[in-house]
Amino acid sequence: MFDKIVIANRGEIALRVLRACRELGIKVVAVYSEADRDLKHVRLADESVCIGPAASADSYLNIPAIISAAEVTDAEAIHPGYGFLSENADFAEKVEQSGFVFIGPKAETIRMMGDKISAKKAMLAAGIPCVPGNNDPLSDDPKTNLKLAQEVGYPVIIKAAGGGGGRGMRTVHTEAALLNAIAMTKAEAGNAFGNPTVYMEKFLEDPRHIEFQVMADSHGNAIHLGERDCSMQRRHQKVVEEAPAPGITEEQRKFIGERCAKACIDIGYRGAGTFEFLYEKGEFFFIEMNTRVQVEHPVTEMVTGFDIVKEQLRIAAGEKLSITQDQVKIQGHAIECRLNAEDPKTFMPCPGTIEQFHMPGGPGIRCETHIYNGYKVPPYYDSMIGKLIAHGETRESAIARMKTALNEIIIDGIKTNIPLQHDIMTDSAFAVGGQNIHYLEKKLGIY
Ligand code: MV4
Repeated sequence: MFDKIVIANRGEIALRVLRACRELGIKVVAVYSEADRDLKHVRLADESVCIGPAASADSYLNIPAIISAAEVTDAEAIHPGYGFLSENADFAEKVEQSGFVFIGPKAETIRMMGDKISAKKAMLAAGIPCVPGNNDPLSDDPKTNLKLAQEVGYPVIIKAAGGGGGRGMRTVHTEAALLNAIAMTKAEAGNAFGNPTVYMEKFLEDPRHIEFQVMADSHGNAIHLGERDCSMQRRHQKVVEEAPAPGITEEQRKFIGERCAKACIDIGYRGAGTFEFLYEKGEFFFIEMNTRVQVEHPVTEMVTGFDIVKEQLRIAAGEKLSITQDQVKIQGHAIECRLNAEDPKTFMPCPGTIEQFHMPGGPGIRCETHIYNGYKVPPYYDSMIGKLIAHGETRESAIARMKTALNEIIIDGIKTNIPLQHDIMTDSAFAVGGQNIHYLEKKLGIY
């Protein structure tokens, strides 16, 4: 196992990784920006290094500064968390070229999955069901594209190969709108991602977003840890996640999950990963793969009793997977509410000082947050300040526990989305489960 690692992130995930390191006897180097000296994990770390000014571009995205921090502290590996440099193939490559272990997949794997066309090709080859489409860069020939859309069938969606997570896509409902939509998406993709390549898919109107968690070691072993339903979202920001996904059968879980695990072996995947699917009318369609630990990983941990972050560290240190597929059992139900420092009505970020914080508790409650009394939420980063996770034997009991915890938690001094989360937990359709990706926005009256 490693003696010492650098955590190249901030907030709750940096604290989560620090706790995993403590359990494994790994020393921690915290790197932080000038705005983040008072972060909880910085105070708890064995060593800490300031890597630059508040702006992410100058600190958490500053590759030379982070690698220098690993060098001066004589660390062995770097955990990227989520966001920031976690899916930056150039960063992973430079980390390894500098003689450190990148706690994640190989740079070439990150690069392959970063290109949504090559990701889809790899998954098709591995036997993963994908959204129907052309699966190749669109040509510049109008006639070819019109014919293609005709074959796929309207509505279609034009997506940037360099996009993902909802960036760089455009829906097309009629033949008349196709060519202009392709031109616009190409131009935007060129500007935003430095890659104008676009591809075409059948547009699914009312899907759910269901994703499978996988873990693979560097010895050719891979498992899946079941799925999460992340359909409760607003403007591509997830708000509530849960595991397992309501209504998904053990047979479906096994069928898709085993294909995901096999795909990991086929592509030489390493570490934690997520296969994102759209789920409509009983069918799964792969859209993207995430090559990092995700915000919502705790719901999977709660229903499997398996520590995903500790396993990331073991795998990066060269160990074999600590469990086999038949040891994975889904027990009960878990729900995660993201806690954001934002106005619950306008969704505007609301940074400021936490005047009072009381952590909820009780059976099945887990609170992942770095905030404390007197902590100042800085304005420079994502507004998520923590996550509340409730586990129960049934979905109903998980919801009941979440409601109790949301009533109990106190975050004073800043506005938070706790009222919105309470609204969702008491929503009659949410009680049934299985809403599609448009449900929350419709409920909030965005349309
Ligand atoms: C789609 C789609 C419908 N049909 N692809 C948005 C995020 C990115 N990961 C893919 N996205 C979508 N791709 C086809 N062929 C609808 C979305 C989509 C979406 C997907 C997951 C979660 C929320 C979403 C919100 C709007 C659109």
